[in-house]
Amino acid sequence: MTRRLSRLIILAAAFALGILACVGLVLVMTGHFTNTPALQQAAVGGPFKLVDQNGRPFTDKDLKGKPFLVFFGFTHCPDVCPTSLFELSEILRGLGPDANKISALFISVDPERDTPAVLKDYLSSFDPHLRGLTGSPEAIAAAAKEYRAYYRKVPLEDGDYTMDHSALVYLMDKEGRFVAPFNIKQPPAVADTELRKYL
Ligand SMILES: [Cu+2]
Repeated sequence: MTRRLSRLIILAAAFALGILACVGLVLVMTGHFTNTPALQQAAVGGPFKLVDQNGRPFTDKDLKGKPFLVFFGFTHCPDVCPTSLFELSEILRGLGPDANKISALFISVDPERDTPAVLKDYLSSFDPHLRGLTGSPEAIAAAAKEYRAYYRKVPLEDGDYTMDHSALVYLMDKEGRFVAPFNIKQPPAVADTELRKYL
């Protein structure tokens, strides 16, 4: 084999390897290898057994056939929760009668203090379509785990405590599959147009 020929073969091999690397990268980026949409959807959301603000049992099965929004928080929250619930209320109000075709859940991460009665009183300041859910600490932990929601009790100096928690709003479709995090900071009219796509 001449020197020139072996150099050509090496060049060709390098070229082929480059193409393979590019194809591989594209496949990974488009989700053909990992992170397939099916996997992502399966990763967020799932069964739960909780109690609503009227003290009635409420499970994931009660959501079938309607798209829904899920938000984890607690009634003693100083800012994130009331702000988010206010924004969600504006979005629900903007939906008009269509608000009955979707569910919006506020799941407490502070079941110790958030009894159904406390939730009911708290939610009276917001859109009536919002449903507050609570339960035993174990039931709440299980629901949060299904939604990959994070929360943690943080002791305060005065002996009281607050909760640290993730503040993502999850948009779920009629089948209870995760669609995407839902942006409640966008203008209500824009959010409503987005939500109506899933009715
Ligand atoms: Cu909060």
